[in-house]
Amino acid sequence: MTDKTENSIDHVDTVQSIDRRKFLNTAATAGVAGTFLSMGLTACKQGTTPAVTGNAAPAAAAAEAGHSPHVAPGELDSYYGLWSGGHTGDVRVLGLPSGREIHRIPVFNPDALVGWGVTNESKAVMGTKADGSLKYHVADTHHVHGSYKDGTYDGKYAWVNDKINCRIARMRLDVFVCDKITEIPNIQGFHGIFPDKRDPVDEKINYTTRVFCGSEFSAPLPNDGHDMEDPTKYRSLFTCVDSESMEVRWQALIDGNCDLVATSYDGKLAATNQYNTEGGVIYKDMMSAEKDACVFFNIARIEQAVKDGKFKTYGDSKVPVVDGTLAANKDPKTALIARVPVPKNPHGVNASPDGKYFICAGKLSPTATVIELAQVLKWFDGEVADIAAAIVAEVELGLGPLHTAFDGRGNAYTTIFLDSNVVKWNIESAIKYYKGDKTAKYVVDRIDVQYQPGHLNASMSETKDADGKWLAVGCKFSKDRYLPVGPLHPENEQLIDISGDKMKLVADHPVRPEPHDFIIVKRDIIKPRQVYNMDEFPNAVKDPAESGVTRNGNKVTVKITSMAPAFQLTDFKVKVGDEVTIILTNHDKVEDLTHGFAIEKYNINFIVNPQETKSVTFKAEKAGVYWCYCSHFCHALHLEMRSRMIVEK
Ligand code: RUQ
Ligand code: CUA
Ligand code: CA
Repeated sequence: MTDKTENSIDHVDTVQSIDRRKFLNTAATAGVAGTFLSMGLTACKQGTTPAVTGNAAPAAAAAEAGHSPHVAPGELDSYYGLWSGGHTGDVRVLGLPSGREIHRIPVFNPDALVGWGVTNESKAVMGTKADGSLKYHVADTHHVHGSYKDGTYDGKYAWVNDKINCRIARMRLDVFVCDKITEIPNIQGFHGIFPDKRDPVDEKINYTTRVFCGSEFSAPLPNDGHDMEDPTKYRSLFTCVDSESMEVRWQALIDGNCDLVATSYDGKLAATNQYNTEGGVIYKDMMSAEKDACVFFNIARIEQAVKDGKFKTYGDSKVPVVDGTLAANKDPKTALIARVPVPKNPHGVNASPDGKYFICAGKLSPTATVIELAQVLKWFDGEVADIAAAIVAEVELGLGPLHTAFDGRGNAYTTIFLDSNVVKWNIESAIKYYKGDKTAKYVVDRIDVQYQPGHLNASMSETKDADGKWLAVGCKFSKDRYLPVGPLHPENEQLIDISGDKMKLVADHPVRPEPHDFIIVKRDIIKPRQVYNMDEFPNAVKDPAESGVTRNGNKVTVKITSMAPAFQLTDFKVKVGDEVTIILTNHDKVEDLTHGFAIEKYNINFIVNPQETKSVTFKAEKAGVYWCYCSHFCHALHLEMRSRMIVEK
């Protein structure tokens, strides 16, 4: 195994020259794993991905055969897409099926349009150092998920993770604004998130109250300088965050790592796939075992343990940490966790919309494992001796299976990274096949995508209302699909019509790297407001007559209002050395009447939407006249909409 991966470049040439499907059927797991790694290294360079066959026809031609993604000018899309922005640390809002980008929600990184990271209000959400500067400037968002009620989206919140600085952010979907960010203690490499869908104990709580978080990287616990040279002492934690307060409720110490997360429809179980049960610190060690796992968490038992005081805390963190290690959880009847064996380095874990199964894809094994949740619960009740009994299918899908989506008609759609395709397969047929009925054909259809898909998601796929209309696929490489723009290529998002028996590729969209994951939500679920209520802002300047300058030592507060096409305070005076706070309330009530406020040479720009209030604080360092102008087009006299900051010596 080890030798093969070291010779990866030669190896990939050999592999690409043979029929991939045959290879799939005959390859030893070791061969599959080796191929995956070499593809990772060479996919871009080689430009010879063997996927350009069959359905790789131009999108226009393919569109004729499927539903059209074309939404005419003036017409509205039927779905909202919430896309993670990747390195840009934001969340993109798309209309689907058109793929039109409607909005970006700034989250972890500063944003020059809305003044995210500039205004005091956004800085308070993002987190600052003692001197008031932002604590972090970079982020890596992967996974966006929405809040639930009765097993479907309720349109209230969405959450997104930041892998770099271990933060989870919440966005309000009434105004599409991030309102809370929590940094999770004791972890690194925070990757998967998933909201729960109901409470495991209280029947009345049929909506989201927790968000579960998986961290990929193990580290010393606490990470304070001890055990640094001994990776066997590194630990991983699974985290539960309260969906309202956004405080960390508890963590569970586990063996191996976490990755992506899924939750059951009955609220009783959450799970994470584990690709590093080995506890390796280099990739060879992380892929040395034939089996890794999917770890299930018994939420009610964990929370009871916390209530009973059966927890520890680590370092400066006050968060209760329960013991979810294998050694401490041998008796199923009291166990907090159950570990289901899954082939080599699984990547995704996804809950089927009928509430019955979690599907874990192998990545380095060509298989997907179907785990029956009823059996996992029986194991916790001591009714099933071997947890492996929960595995009701383990079927081959292709080389490098990653993530799975659903159509609500019993079919699953899994991205096959190496083969560059999406496979549609029937879950019940897979179960029959695995039970021994070799006539059961579980693969229903397969479609090539361009190229190397990671995440995919279907419309309403992660809810009990999965409607099987559209499937979006996030392809990691666009290669030749777009005009070249220098060395950095966009990624390629493709839209597939899944309403019929056959999948039909209908559109391509270039996308700035790299979105990873997304959800597709029926448009009537989300009910946005276009105008704020002034009372929502405690510092609002409610009456233009209140505008003016007040001084307290060298701290100066400047209250300003806006109403097109003028600011109320057409000039204001401060002194060099003052700490100036400008509070601006927009008195316009008309939808879409947004103003901007930019101060020349002071590095300040932000917008105020109708009835919104924002503030900025800065030091007046330079004497002189500095124009403040409206930076957002609002009126025929937009250019004339200005004020002057006069900084006296
Ligand atoms: S993970 S594909 Cu966050 Cu699959 Cu990126
Ligand atoms: Cu106000 Cu432009
Ligand atoms: Ca592994």
